[in-house]
Amino acid sequence: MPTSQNPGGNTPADASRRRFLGTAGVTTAGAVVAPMMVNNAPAAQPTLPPAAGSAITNKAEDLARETSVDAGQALTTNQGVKIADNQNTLKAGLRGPSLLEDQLFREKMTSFDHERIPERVVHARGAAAHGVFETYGSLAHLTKANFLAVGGKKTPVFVRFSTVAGSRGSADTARDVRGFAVKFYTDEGNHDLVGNNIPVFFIQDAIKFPDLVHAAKPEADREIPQASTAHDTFWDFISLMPESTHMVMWIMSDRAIPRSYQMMEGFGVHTFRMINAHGTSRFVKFHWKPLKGVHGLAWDEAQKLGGKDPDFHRRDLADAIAAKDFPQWELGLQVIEESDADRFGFDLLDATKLIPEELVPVQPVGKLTLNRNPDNYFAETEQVAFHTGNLVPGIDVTDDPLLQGRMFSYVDTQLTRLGGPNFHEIPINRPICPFHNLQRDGFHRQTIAKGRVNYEPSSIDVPPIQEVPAARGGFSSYPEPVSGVKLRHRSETFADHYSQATLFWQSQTKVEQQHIIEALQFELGKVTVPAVRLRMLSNLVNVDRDLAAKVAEVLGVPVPAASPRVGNKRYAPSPALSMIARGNPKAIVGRKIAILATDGVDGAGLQVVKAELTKAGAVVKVLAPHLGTLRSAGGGSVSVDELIVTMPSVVFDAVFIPGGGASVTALKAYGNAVHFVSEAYKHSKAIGALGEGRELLAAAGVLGTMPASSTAAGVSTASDAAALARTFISDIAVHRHWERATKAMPA
Ligand code: HDE
Repeated sequence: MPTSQNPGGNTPADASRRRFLGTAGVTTAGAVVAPMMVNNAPAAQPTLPPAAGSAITNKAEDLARETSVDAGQALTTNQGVKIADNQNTLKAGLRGPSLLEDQLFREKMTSFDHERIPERVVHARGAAAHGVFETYGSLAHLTKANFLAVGGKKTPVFVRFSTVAGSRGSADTARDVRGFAVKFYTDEGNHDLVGNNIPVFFIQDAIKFPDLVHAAKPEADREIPQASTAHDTFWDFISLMPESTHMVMWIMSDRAIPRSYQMMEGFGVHTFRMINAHGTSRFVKFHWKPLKGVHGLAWDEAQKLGGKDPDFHRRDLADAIAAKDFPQWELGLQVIEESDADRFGFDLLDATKLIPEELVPVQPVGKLTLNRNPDNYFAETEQVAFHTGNLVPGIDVTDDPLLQGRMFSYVDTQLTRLGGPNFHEIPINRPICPFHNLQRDGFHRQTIAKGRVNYEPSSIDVPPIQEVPAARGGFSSYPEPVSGVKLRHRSETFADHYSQATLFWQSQTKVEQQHIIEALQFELGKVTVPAVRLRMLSNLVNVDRDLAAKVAEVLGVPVPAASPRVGNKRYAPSPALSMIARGNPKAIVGRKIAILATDGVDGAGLQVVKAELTKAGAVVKVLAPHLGTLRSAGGGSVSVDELIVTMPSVVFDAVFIPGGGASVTALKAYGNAVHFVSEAYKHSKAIGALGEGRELLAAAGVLGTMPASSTAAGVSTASDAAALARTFISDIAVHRHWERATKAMPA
């Protein structure tokens, strides 16, 4: 890709148009004065962005203009007429038929009948939050985008996380890639970074996207299975599309069953451009690095959560924000000079490839903090509309054929989903800077555009609505030289489909490799067409023979010959690709810990451990067979937070069993408590027990295999309990003790 300078978008045509318009509307200071037509501002506003470093414009205040609180208000119709009876329709006689004239009933029922809009064709299931993005320092050397170019600048954001394949009511914990879409409400207009939690994609060209999605969604005849790739049509398509193999390795890893939205990385996936004020363009890859580390669930746990708490991820996000434990990510950039674009041995325009962080380090440039839950799911999370084409000057797209197709698809699908061309006026979607243009009318238009001029150029309005030259903040596409014949073809530089799949495989720790093997055994075990299984195995042989052999063994077939391949690039393993080897913070802030107890519990020991865990930032719940309070062994009482039956082990990160003979004897006879412990063990979670609490571990069959450090015998003095709590906390910080042998556990 050649290097070239952005001339600033001033073409001869621009100059002649400005001559035609004269200087009306341009002040001596160079600011453009807005015409009287106003969209979202009450009076004439300058159309140029505010000066760099200006105060944050608050999206929350913008939304507050549309926010209504109904509690305590008089009940009225949509016309504002007060309603005297909201219980009965208007009838002819006490027991007679309802009357068509009942305008109150008809208005209410009509509104209800039309409450649903089409769900997103993909990414239907999601959860979102408001927040702020703050730059660490100026990135003016890379981009003229004001929200990045100014050090310390704060920009309001709205972030939506999602699964891809499931419908709107599906479970959060399905094995799937997660969407990670960020809308920056910048001074210069909305900028969207519509990314995923996996840095590569299944396909290289957008024309295959409908096929990919059809294959992944429930099968067309019976519409099953919901939110699962473990079925024939998905693996049939995937096995025929070897370019998907790298992404397949990621979705078979624990990246596809995240512990929390807060514990996922995010990626822009494609190579983008940044252009600075001198017109110099560089390639960039966007990364979001979660400050809480990157963690996954156990696959058995993810499946059980699908039934026990299908809202697990959205609840986790909303609860954390409500508790002011704000989720945070660092934005990181990999920056590549255009002159370096060809040095990687793969094509930067190929979205099935990543640039290992060890080759191009990720530079942290700012911090994203999610600090406010939406007030209304539909108005905000459902109606938000992201688009890869929402770009501010200083950031641009590349010729990646997947990204090029996305530039068409987003607005197109939103025209149907949001019912017409005016969805930019929906409060969550409108920018916080003024916006003015001559687009008019259409379904659901809100703006009352004054005046008779709705075209440009015109000499009637003085001053007229004006283009803004690139030099003063107008968007101008990066003037990349383009040439070639028109053709439908895939570049040879996209042909190596396996080398990076192998890179990913070789970068995983042993337990992570084992999880990938088990995921493939599960998914292909659900495939009923033998030829599809075999074809997939042939592709896997190209990734790693041992991997293919272990999957083939469970599928009961010999390892087939490798499928044909092009290219075989050797990479050094990249620890950054491993959720474990990348290194994670050892804090337990926000981790959810269950304390199992009942009457007769050692209340003193319980309180000491609970206090230590709470001090470390964990969310601690006392679970018992009944609500209310527990009688403590030494007198006094302990409050119960939840029932053991309503809060299964899968919604917790760790479990603690305090002592107290009567409590532990009762819990040993309570199957739900015994199951709770063995299931937590099976899912490799930290387990702590004090005094007699160890007997419950024995009853669950896990005591002998526990590390001695996280259980303590003997008298539960306060210092015993505190020492145990500290060991327990470091066990929890490991997140999961994957090295445990859990195959024999029946739970
Ligand atoms: Fe999307 N994608 N996508 N996608 N995508 C949509 O837009 C599409 C792709 C991503 O929370 C749709 O409004 C095509 C990659 C996210 O609202 C649709 C292609 C990445 C979201 C669409 C891709 C994404 C979407 C469905 C291949 C990661 C959810 C509803 C060329 C970089 C945004 C909608 C939200 C949603 C099209 C591939 C991320 C149909 C054609 C690669 C996070 O327009």
